[in-house]
Amino acid sequence: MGRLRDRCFEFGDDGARAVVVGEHGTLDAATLSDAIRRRAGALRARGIRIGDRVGWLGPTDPDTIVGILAIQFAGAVAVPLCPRHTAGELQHVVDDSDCAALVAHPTLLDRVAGLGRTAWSSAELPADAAPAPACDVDDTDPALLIYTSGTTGRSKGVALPWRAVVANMTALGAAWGLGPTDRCASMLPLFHVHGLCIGVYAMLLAQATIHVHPKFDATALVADIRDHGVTVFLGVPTMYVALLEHLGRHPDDAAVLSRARLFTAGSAALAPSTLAEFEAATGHRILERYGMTETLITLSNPLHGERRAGTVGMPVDGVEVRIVGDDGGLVPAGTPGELQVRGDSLMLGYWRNPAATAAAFDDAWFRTGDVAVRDDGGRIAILGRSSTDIIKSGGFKISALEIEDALREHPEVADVAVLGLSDDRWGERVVAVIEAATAIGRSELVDALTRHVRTRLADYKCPRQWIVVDALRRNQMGKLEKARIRADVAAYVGDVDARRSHT
Ligand code: MLC
Ligand code: AMP
Repeated sequence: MGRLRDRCFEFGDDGARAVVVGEHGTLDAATLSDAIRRRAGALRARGIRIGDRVGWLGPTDPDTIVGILAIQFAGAVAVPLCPRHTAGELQHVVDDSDCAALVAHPTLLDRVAGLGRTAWSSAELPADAAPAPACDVDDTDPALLIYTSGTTGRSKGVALPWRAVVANMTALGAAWGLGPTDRCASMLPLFHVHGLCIGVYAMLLAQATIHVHPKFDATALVADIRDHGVTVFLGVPTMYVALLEHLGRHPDDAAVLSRARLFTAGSAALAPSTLAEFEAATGHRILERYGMTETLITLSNPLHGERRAGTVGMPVDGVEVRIVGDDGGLVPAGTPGELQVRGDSLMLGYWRNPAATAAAFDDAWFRTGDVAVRDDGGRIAILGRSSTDIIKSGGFKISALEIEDALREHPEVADVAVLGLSDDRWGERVVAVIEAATAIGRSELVDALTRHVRTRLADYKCPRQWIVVDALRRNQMGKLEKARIRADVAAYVGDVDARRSHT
């Protein structure tokens, strides 16, 4: 049996088959394969070696798909970068991963040019370079380094081996019945596992066609289904909220959406009301699944059979899960505990961070930090997270501590607690509770802090609600009591979702 990795660079016997459809044209299998090998050749000619990390900054478009696969074909580890990040955030990722070089979409070159690394525009890499030869990379070697927020320190690089990516995406593709007749609308960012691993690798492995769009757009999705026969849509719950709003304005489009084969949701909890409204409008019961950068996609509702609202289903092939109580023992069905995952789909570890890696595992079991419960039939429901310091907004993971650190740098801030409160659109929204250092007026303070955060952090991390208090709750040791502050604020703003307060 050949290496699993090789399957990501094989696009079937029919070279004329469309593989990637972008806004400006179509790549057939033969063209995609050639473009990847030639760009890999250009990277090798510029000194990229096996095992180097190479950053990629680009939108969701065919060039990014070619670019990431070319970095990998050259034997290097792809480090997808986030275009929403500020210079400081990009610098952290590039330094931590110790990138040998950075490649950017031509319009984004200035974003990577000042990061102290060799930087190229993707347009500079000659398309007629000699193709790189296949290289010797094992399935246990890293394919990707994806940066994700945690409860400590700055974002950490998750090293995902080829084995995990290919085994898990093949299993998921089989579970969802993905195949050559599928066409997937890909509107997710390609710097996270949802858009990249499912939206690209699972589709390529299934020999499906990927219709890529630079951003989520309900009208474009309708057109994709109507005009191009798109069959599959991958969304985060916020996108389904937006799709329902679109259907409110264009009710006739519901009949078009009905023609697709499969709508999936993940990266955050899908509200049962969204599931029900989407089903009522389109006849499609969204297939919700659960995953994590560190574990890839581990639980899924079934393609055939009951997709139960509020649950994320059963383990994907190759994955085992268990639910563990505070005492470290397994809990029975019906009792909440921490969800832990073992199997093919796991990361190798956090990049060059053995302490964080050791803390994340209990033997071979990865500790997700998510609180879950199993029913008698083995279906799992995610109840929330054990840490109040992780926020999920629109499917992006955000560290409250990172925002607090940025805000504490501002002289008007005596102290701050950042929280995630439940939100109909975003799942959770970022709320900052500020203890001001001076008697500055509220609107002046909020303006100053908004400007301050925006220069330091990605747009989606910026607090959407500011609450100014005289004094933040502290315990006898003077430490902020985040869970109690959150409960106070939730009561104050009428947040009915108390799931996240169980610390
Ligand atoms: C955009 N905005 C957000 C936001 N996204 N605010 C909070 N949270 C978010 N997620 C804000 C912008 O800052 C801006 O406000 C305004 O919304 C409009 O920006 P936009 O870029 O035009 O928004 P839009 O395209 O509508 O983005 C919404 C979205 C996007 C849902 C399409 O957030 C998105 O692509 N989310 C997907 C995240 C994802 O791929 N997660 C997968 C992680 S992997 P302002 O004020 O700045 O102008 C994972 C594992 C697994 O979780 O299981 O899948
Ligand atoms: P990330 O680190 O960005 O990969 O985000 C992973 C986290 O997203 C998980 O630990 C969960 O908290 C959350 N998540 C993913 N899918 C779901 C889902 N279907 N329901 C609830 N939470 C989810």
